[in-house]
Amino acid sequence: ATTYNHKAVEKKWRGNWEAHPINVNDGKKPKYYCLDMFPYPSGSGLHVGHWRGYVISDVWSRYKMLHGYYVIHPMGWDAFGLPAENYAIKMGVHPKKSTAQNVANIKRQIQEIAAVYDWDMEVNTTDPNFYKWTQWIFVKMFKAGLAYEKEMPINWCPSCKTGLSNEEVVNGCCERCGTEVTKKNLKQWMLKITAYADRLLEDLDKLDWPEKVKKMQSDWIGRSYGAEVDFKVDGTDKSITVYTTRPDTLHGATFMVLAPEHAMARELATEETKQAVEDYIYRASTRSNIDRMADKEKTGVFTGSYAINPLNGKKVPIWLSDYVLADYGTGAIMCVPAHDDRDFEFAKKFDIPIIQVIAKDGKEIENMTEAYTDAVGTMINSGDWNGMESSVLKKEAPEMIEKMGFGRKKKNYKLRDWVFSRQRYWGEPIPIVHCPDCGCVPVPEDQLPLLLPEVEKYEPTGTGESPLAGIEEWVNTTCPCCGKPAKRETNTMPQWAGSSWYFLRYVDNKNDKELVSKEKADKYLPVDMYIGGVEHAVLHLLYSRFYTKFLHDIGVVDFDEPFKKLFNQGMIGKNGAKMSKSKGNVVSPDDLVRDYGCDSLRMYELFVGPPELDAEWDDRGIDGVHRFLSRFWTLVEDNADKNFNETDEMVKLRHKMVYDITNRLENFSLNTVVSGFMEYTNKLVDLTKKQGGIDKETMETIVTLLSPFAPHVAEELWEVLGHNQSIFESTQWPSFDEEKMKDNEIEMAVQVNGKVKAKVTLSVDETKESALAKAKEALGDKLPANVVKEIYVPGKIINIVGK
Ligand code: ANZ
Ligand code: ZN
Repeated sequence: ATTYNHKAVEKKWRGNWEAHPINVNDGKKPKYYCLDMFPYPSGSGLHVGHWRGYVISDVWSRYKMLHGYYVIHPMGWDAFGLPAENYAIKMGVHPKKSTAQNVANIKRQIQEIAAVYDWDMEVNTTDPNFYKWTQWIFVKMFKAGLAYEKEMPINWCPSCKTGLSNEEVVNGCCERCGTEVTKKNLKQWMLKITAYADRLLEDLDKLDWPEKVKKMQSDWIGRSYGAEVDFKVDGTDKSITVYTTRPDTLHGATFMVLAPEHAMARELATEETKQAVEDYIYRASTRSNIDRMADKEKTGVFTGSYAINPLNGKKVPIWLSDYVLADYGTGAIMCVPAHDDRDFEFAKKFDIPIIQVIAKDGKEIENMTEAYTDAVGTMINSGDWNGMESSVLKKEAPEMIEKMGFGRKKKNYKLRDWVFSRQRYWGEPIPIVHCPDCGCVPVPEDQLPLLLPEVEKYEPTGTGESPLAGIEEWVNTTCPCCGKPAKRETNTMPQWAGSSWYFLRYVDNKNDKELVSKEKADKYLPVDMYIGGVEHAVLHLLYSRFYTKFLHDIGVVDFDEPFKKLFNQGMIGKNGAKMSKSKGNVVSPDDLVRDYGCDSLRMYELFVGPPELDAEWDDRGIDGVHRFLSRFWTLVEDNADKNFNETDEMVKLRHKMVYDITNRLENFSLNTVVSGFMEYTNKLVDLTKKQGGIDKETMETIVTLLSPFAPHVAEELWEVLGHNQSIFESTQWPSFDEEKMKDNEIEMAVQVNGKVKAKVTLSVDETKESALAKAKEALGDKLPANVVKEIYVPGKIINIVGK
């Protein structure tokens, strides 16, 4: 017997897998598509945090292979984007070149994981054969009216010098570099994702995704039902429309607030308020959203004008305040301080009346100290509506208001159309030609891809134009429609463009006629399991769903949701911070693989904690996993050719182990799978010593259980057990029999007059006579001289009553 030598074993099996690939598509096996979120090939390579997700998906893929599936498990590169371009600016290396180098390095690192990736399927978003289709989708969207140009103030990152989508602004800062985002007026390409808002929301129900992610998406889409109500401006013939989700509270509206950016803000000012109003509007415009949101105290200014509450004719003052957002609803609200927190705070600060209109237990509160925000209770102070139930009125009021003629039912969304232009070089050129006569004309589909030209200077201009605008020969073209001189669009697409559909391309990556053939799409798509970090909850995962629905609608694919099941792994940190090059706390997998082997690192990645949670990395723990693998190795090696017969006790232990490992795996409790292996191996080693050996079926079973986790060790031991074909090609995931797991002996307490005096081991089908006889024997001299009663309830009680 040999001792475990990870270097020799891993080298041997890498070679064998290359010579005899496993997971081959024989056309008969059912497919299972297990997808990783593809990486951005950064210059700093992979760290152990990246490994975690890839190990999880590979374990799952191999587990599915052992259930008879042909597993589609591809890998590719999300390679357009800022870092490569910034590197080009700093070092003068063309992004194409640095990207290729980074891909080569990361690919080498990824291959160290020994995952069953099918490299024939590899895609790279910067490859013209790939981005041809990214552009093709854009052209199709343009033709469907879903891509349009619009001039508007957009989010602008002054450091990246580019526009950003709403999804890319996190707490007021650029998602990529953390710089505070400002606004800039620019002509933009927009994608009409809002046309899909209802479907994106409702179809969440179809998905087997973490509830947390579904909630983030539904909050982001933010559909609400309510009413628009028109308030006349007192003394004029103008009116202001507000959006409210609580029209039941209309009688309690004691003031109105407009966003400072509201179109009517200035004209509402009077001679006396003019200066204050101007100042407030100016102040709001110079403050970033972050600042505005961070305000602990509400600010505002009275315009000097009043509006008329259309329901009761009461005059209410009109204020401006930046807690009302310009681009949501109508940018104006009716304020009900008694029932809304923000309005309450505002009314308190500016001494505006508070009128309660919903009473929880029929009583009016004397001195309100906070708003009562539930729509539960009886209406009071509400004229005709008095006595109605608030929750009922909330639903009925929009229609009532519509009938009364001063408003209408209204549905609103938080979701905004997707700002799709980037004023940067390293991205897909937007395939549009601007013709003075024909307007925006898409590049004809048969002329795609529209290649990204070489440039000398990558620096963003900062003027709102991309570096492509400086290449005259490229910009000046002819109109595909009328042939007259025209200019190309010079903006590029955001990084999300390629990642919104890449998963469709893997299964047909060489097709130069179609994005994906119908036949392959039907056979291999959609994705059954998607594994990646939670940080993409509303960016990539929402965009991909939108793209898939669009491609469904134009007949490219038959399904309209891309990812049936989603698993989000937590992040790996070190010294209390997320692992990143800038924090200097990166642990590279390369040395660990060298010192402990791929199998040990794979299992240790899982052992560090529940896979859905963040975990702290500590190199020292990997040693324990390595020792476990050595122990496991020795157990099988030492017993492989003993031909030991199976025992009841070993059979029971085997079935329990299969049961536990399978359940934990199915629940994605992968850290407890690893600890389970350690515990069970100890038990197996002990029992083997006691018995003098271990039977072959048990050994085959445990080696199979281990194979998704430590594939090299498993393959080698499988061979030691006499097989000459890969374990993944020659066996199935073991099953368990609950009958065989049952203990047929139980230990029971023996009581004398209700007090425990001894213990006895009984078989589960022990007869009463024999059970009592064994109990009395176990009691010895503690058995009472005069037994008056004997009680035996199988599995529960043995009690001898006596004197
Ligand atoms: C009166 C009212 C009374 C309101 C009450 C709430 C409670 P959703 O759609 O669920 O987010 N609102 C409307 N437009 C706004 C804007 N542009 N900026 C800030 N707030 C705005 O919430 C809609 C509610 O948010 C609306 O209903 C409005 O306040 C406020 F007891 O109107 B409500
Ligand atoms: Zn033209």
